[in-house]
Parts: sequence; structure tokens; C-alpha cells
Amino acid sequence: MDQNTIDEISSALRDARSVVVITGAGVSAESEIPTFRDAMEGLWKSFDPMKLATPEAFDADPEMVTRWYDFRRTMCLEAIPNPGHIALARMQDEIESRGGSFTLLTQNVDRLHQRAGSRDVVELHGSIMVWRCVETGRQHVDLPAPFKEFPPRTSEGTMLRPDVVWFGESLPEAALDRAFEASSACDMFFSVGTSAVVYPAAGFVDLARQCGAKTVEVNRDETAISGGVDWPLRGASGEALPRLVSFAFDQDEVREEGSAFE
Ligand code: BJW
Repeated sequence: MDQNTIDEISSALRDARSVVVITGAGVSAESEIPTFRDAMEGLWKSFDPMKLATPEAFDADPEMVTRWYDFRRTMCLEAIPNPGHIALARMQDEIESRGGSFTLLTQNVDRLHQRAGSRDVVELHGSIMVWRCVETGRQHVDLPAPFKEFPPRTSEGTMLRPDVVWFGESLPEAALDRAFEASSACDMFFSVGTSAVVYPAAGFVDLARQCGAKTVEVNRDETAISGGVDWPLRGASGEALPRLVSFAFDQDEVREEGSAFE
């Protein structure tokens, strides 16, 4: 990680009045949750998430799809938020305590941001912790884990499905509205741990840039948006985000100590 880039980003963050962050699966990778496009290990090794996360797969084989989601739900419940999640919660505290606005958009369904202390998180692709009745749409929370039958059913015997957004389905309207509004009005936009290939989520960074925001990408690898952001920062979010937040908001002497890094 380049220290000059860290210095520039943290200085811009210190001055920002309105910050939007969008996260993807990479931010939870250091909590041992496999990213969407990394191969899974073990039981689900030969299954393609791109095919399982569709209404067609659920219609064809609800047992298999709900078993896969229940496996992932259990993994998410056992996972622990990592320093990247915690740094984003602190970023929100710092910005809001200075009277600024902060919006966290996430494509993740794992609820780790909320468990790390982030407030009012905009869940663009729903949550794996909530399931809904396929007939009435009624949401069910606080469900037992793991389920005992697949697909799980309501007491009336109707199937439940995870309350997540599959390919070809619309994103929740309220979440989309908030994402458009915040992205078009922010002065700094961070894209963290996402391959930025799934729309409409992948389009918010462009919207923010067109509306005048400074843009940052934090990602282990180069992505489709790396060439278009003001500051592409290569590295693990669990290392990069705590450094950025610490350099932006800790006392001057801490920043000076940190400059010795690398
Ligand atoms: C690290 C790291 C570390 C790893 N530190 N980084 C416009 C153009 C083309 C197509 C479309 C379009 N508009 C809509 C579409 C169709 C479609 C789409 O986008 N398709 C593309 C694949 C081309 N979109 C939709 O269907 C959406 N619906 C919609 O738009 O409705 C209206 C409509 C429908 C049809 C046509 C037109 C309009 C719905 C999208 C729903 C996505 N759902 C999923 C599943 C959610 C439930 C579940 O979890 O099972 O959401 S798919 C999956 O992808 C999941 C993720 O949230 C999402 C994004 O993935 P993400 O988070 O970026 O993960 P990865 O694995 O791809 O990347 C991880 C990254 O982390 C990598 O870059 C690593 O390098 C990095 N990394 N370790 C930092 N430690």
C-alpha cells in the first residue's frame, strides 16, 4: 500500500462533509466468508453461485438452493466482524460527530456491518438472516439455524425463501432510492471489496463521480472501475481501512508514527 495515497485519501476524508461507502464480499473475506466469485470449498465446491442465486434455480430445486443458503447463513452467524468492518463503523462515528453525513451501502447479506456497529446500513441485496413466504411475502426473522427441513416452511406449509435479491429481481425500492440520493450528493465515495460487475450497485461510483465526488477504491485486486477512480488503493480492506481511518482521525502524533510504515 502506497503511503502517499493513504495520506491523500485520509486528508480528503478528514475534510469530507458527506461520505458514501459501498461494500462487497471482499470486506467480509477476512471474516472467513468466501467472496461470491471465489470458489467455495468442501460440500459446495462444484456449485456455481452465479447459477444458484437465481429464481430459476429456486423454482427448479428449492431444496438444494435453500440448503446452500442455510449453509451460508450458518457460516455468517458464526463469523466475526473484522477490522475492516470495525473501521467503517468508526468512520461513520467520526463523520457524524463532526456534523457530516455518512451512508453505508452494502451488497453483502451477512449483517457483519451491523454487528460491527454500523448504523442505518442500506442493504441493496437483502439479508440472508431474513426469509420470506413465497406466497404472502411476509418476512420471518429470528429463525432457528440450521433449518430442519428444506425448503423451510411457514406454519401453514408454504415455502420460505431467503429475502435476498437474485439475478433478474428488482432491488428493494427504498434502498435504491437512498443509494441514488446519497451517491449523487456526496463529496467522497468509497468502493470497497467489490468486483463492481453487478448492476445497479456497480453504477453508483460513476454517478458519484459525475456529481463531483472524489472516488476511492479499496480492493485486493484491480477491477473494472480501478482505472476510473481518483485513488485506487490495492490491499486488503481489513488492513487498508483501519489505516485510512486512523490517519484521518487520530491525533497528529499517531499519524507521524504511522508514516514510518513501509
Ligand atoms: C477483497 C478482499 C479483501 C477479496 N480486501 N478486497 C446493466 C448491465 C448489465 C447487466 C445488468 C445491468 N443492470 C442489471 C443487469 C443484470 C444483473 C447484472 O448486473 N448482471 C451482471 C452480472 C452483468 N443485475 C440484476 O439482475 C439485478 N437486478 C436488477 O437490476 O433488476 C432490474 C433488471 C433485471 C434484469 C435486467 C435489467 C434490469 C440484481 C442483482 C442481484 C445480485 N445478487 C447477488 C446475490 C445476493 C444473494 C446472495 O448473496 O446469494 O448479490 S449476486 C452476487 O454479486 C451478490 C453480491 O452482492 C454481488 C456482487 O458481488 P461482490 O460483492 O462484488 O463479490 P465478488 O465476489 O464479485 O468480488 C469480491 C471482490 O472482493 C473482488 O474484487 C476481490 O478482489 C475483492 N477482495 N478479498 C479487499 N480482503
